[in-house]
Parts: sequence; structure tokens; C-alpha cells
Amino acid sequence: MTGVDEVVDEILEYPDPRLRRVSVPVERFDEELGTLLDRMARAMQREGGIGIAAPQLDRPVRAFLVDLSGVKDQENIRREFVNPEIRELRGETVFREGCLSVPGFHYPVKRASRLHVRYRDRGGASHELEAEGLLAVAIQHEFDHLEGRLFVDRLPWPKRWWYRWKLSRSVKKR
Ligand code: QAP
Ligand code: CO
Repeated sequence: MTGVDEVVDEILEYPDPRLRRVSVPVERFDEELGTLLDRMARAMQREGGIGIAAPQLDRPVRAFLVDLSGVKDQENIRREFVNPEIRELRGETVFREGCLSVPGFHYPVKRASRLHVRYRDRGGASHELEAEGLLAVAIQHEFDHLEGRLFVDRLPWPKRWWYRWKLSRSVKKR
């Protein structure tokens, strides 16, 4: 018997070109979407992540989730974002980021410190959210996945090239 619970979804890893696709909007808010979001949550929890985007599971649709419930000193936020639109980016913050698709690498990234986002939930209902702190960083990081961007693209260029070289070596060794 193989239910959805037994499915082990692989998370695509850098430098997989499939992570570079621009994701398409979700059109149907049906059971398939719910199943995808559940599988994303399971893959994220399995790897100890705080956010995951659909393209990381080789599904290039505009959906991601953020779960800060296990992060200390954070509000217990767990939210699914479908067809997100980031409206305003304000301020500046630097946070040491990682990514489930770039395992074992962490580096400080400069991003906006606050934002306004409009999104739908799995039922298709529209929501608006004003985010700051780690939540704002996570939303920007996950939104980047929908545009085919990774956090390593946002490093200052000398670090970026050094980093890509390092990454390419460690990928080859696997
Ligand atoms: C994105 O990243 C993020 O290297 C989510 O070995 C990052 O969950 C949002 C992870 C920073 C906000 C701030 C990374 C797990 C998880 C690794 C993650 C690893 C295992 C990264
Ligand atoms: Co990521």
C-alpha cells in the first residue's frame, strides 16, 4: 500500500537547471494543489527547513510556504502563499540565509526589512499581509524561487563567484 504519506519527494539541488524556471500561476484551487502543499510541508519538515517553494519539488507553480513555528523568539507563523504578489519593499536587513536546495551553505544576504504581500490560500481566498523580520526575509527568499532565483545570486559579486566555484566543487564531489 502506498498512500501519499509514503511518497518521498526529492528536493532539487543547485545547480539543477529546473530551479531556474519561472513558475506559472496556480489556476485551479483543487485537491491537487492541497496535495502539493502537503507534500511540500512534509519535505520541508523532513529536512528541517523553515520555508519551501513548489519549484524545489520540481513543480514550477507559484506556491510556497513558510513555517516559523520551530524558530525560537519568533511568532508561531505557518502560512501558505499561492500566487503571491509583493507590493512594497521597504528598509534593509541582512540575514544569514540557507536554502534546502543549497544544503550546507549559509551566507548573509541583504534584503528589504518589510514588505506588503497579497496572496491566496489553498482554497483560493485572497489575503493581505504586512511582514517584517524573519517572515519578510523568508517571503522574499521563497518568492525568488518562483522567479528562478536562488539566494547565492544575491551575494556581492566577488563572493558570488568564489561561492559558485566552491559550490561547483562540492557538487562534483558528491
Ligand atoms: C529559506 O531555508 C530561508 O543548509 C528557507 O543543511 C532562509 O529552510 C528563509 C536548510 C533564511 C529565511 C531565512 C539549510 C536545512 C534549510 C541547510 C531553509 C541544511 C538543512 C533552509
Ligand atoms: Co530556498
